Amino acid sequence: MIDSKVQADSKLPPKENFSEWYHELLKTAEIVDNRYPVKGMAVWFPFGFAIRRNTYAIIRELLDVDHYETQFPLLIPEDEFMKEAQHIKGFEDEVYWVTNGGTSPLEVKLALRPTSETAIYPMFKLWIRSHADLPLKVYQIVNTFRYETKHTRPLIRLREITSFKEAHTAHETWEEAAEQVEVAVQRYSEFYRRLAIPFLISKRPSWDKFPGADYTKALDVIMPDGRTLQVGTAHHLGSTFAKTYGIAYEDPNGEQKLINQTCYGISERCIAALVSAHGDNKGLVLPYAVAPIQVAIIPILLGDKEKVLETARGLRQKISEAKIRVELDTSDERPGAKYYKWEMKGVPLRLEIGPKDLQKGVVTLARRDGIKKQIPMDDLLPSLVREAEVLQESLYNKAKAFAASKVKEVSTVEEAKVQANEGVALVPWCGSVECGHHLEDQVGANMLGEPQYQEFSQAKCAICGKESKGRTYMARQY
Ligand code: A5A
Ligand code: ZN
Repeated sequence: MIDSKVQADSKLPPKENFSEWYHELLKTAEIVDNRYPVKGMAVWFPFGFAIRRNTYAIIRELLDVDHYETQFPLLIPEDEFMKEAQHIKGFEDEVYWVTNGGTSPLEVKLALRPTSETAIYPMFKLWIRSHADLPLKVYQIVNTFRYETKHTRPLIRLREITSFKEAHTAHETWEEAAEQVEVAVQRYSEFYRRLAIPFLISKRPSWDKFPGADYTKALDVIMPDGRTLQVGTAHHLGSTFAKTYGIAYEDPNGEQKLINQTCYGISERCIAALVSAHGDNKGLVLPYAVAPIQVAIIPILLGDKEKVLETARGLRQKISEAKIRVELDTSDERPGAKYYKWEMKGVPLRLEIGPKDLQKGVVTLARRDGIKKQIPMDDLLPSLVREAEVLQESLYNKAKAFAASKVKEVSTVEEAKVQANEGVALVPWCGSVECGHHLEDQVGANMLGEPQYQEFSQAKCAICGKESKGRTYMARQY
């Protein structure tokens, strides 16, 4: 059941005050309830959960083509967790430990997975024998736990990540694994396109790659306040974990070889990006594909009320039979209050039907982006499909225009400083680690890394002055 009650006492601050707007919207639109008494852990409202389910259905659809969904245990024995040195270094400060079973101390402590490499790879060792077992591609959607010390934020920086989608793949060669990283980036790109959310793709600098990885590619979304949010990462793991866990296969010549691996992940940050990219001063704005309610019908109960209601019920029936998620609002509220309520919930298409519409054989359709029009009753279903597509385009174009306005090419540290306060600076960078660290220090922003799949002209590194085609994105990161 979707609870459509909007808390009467709430007032949404303007989106310009992004942080206040975001927190209030999550509550008022009933996405997550942040009042759970453990920091960094929130409760999904049924309405928010429905958005999550629809959104993750897209990820599943994109991965199920050639991955198997699976599920591994939450708890990881200390000895397995502690095997991979680089990985431990990256995560040990963030791990929650289970030390007791009831009143007795455990012989082997158990880690709550912060991510599942160390749970999955000992099993990969058992599963993978020969080249015929490769490639192996699995994923799971689970909760993970990270004792984050930075400021926690609902959906963005959690201590319990409830919707951690992690994929893990095994391949014969390093090159095949590198290709898989590209596939992962493409699938994630398609995922965000379907949500009408623009993103940047970059290769993280070496000091910011995943612990244990050869390299990391990431997708970042520019939030309304100009800060970026990392909303997906794909890691080339090489044979680092294969060595540690002894994961080998027999090649066609009978030789034992280490596998090459990748992993890639997405969390409920995708919902944070969705809410933030499209929402406005009236509330949520949801793409049609993920909206728990795609169409809301508001009967205008004037004149022959019975006739209006009967027609509205007929419309609901017809729309629902077309497998569209529809709600007929017959509550006692005034039409204005109902509009407000369904706008807050981000319903993409609203249909209003009153006595005048009946006479003319039309319904009034209001799109969540503000466009209103009359459509003939007998053209209703095709019109809904068409308007949903137009709305999708309009959301995407608006979001792209915003994102484009937030990225600027600069040439000096001074310019980068100014731009990183507004959004993302594209800065000339020779690629050296030393210049990278200087850039971060002097600009006072994070380096997202080299933009991928783009060519640039020669320019002078903003630190050392050396000419190269290298660039890096720099921004204040969430
Ligand atoms: N095993 C790999 C996939 C992994 O753990 N990668 S990761 O550490 O980069 O996490 C994957 C994604 O989860 C990140 O790109 C980020 O979008 C999200 N994420 C990481 N920490 C998070 C947190 N504390 N709260 C919410 N999302 C988080
Ligand atoms: Zn340099």
